[in-house]
Amino acid sequence: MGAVGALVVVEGLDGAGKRTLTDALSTALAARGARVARTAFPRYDDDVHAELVRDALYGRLGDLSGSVHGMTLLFALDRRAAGPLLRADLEAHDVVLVDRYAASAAAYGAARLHQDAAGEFVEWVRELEFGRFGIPVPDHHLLLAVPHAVAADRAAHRERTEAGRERDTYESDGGLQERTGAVYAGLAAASWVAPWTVLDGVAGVDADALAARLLGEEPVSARPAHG
Ligand code: NYM
Repeated sequence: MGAVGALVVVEGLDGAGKRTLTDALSTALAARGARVARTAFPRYDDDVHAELVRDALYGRLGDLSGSVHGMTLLFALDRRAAGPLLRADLEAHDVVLVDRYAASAAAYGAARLHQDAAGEFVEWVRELEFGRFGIPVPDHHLLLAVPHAVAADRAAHRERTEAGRERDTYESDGGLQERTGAVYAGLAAASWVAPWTVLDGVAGVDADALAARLLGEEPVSARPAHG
């Protein structure tokens, strides 16, 4: 690891198991002596969303909920606001694990648009977030890939078992989840913004082996993980 830590992003459908993976990976990295910080987007503990929703209500963001670009901007502004915190975390840690990042905006947004517009949209997200907003660029993406039906089952189970948890409008739209999975696969294949490793979220992930590779004991991108 150099002076600044590695920004490692965990992506996947709602119900793919990102939080479980992030927990296990964080423990495995720490067991190997790495200083690990973690965060997740969107940040529900920040008042930025409430503020933006107010803007939308007063017409300052237009017809927000119906606008893919408007919704994407809202998520992107949350990440822009978190930029200084992320940079500070990167200075003080070896690895910063992030549960969802700009790739979520690219995947979920593109999935809501016509297929012909998807390529242009993901480039718009890249330019907005990493160009204009200048948020830290990830070193690596981990895509926790599961069939959308499996993810939907898990998300539904979580909804039943976690008090107070409700599905967001994305989660309850099966077609959208399926299209989002396809966009994610395309982003990974194109190495969008940074290298991607596709992990098998059904077979399970060997968090310790993954931690070793992330810490540079083996190049992460050289060998995609399978279980
Ligand atoms: N989501 C999340 C986006 O559409 N764009 C983004 O930039 C981010 C960070 O929000 N269905 C969507 C994906 C999810 C929803 O995420 C909330 P979570 O992981 O349930 O908190």
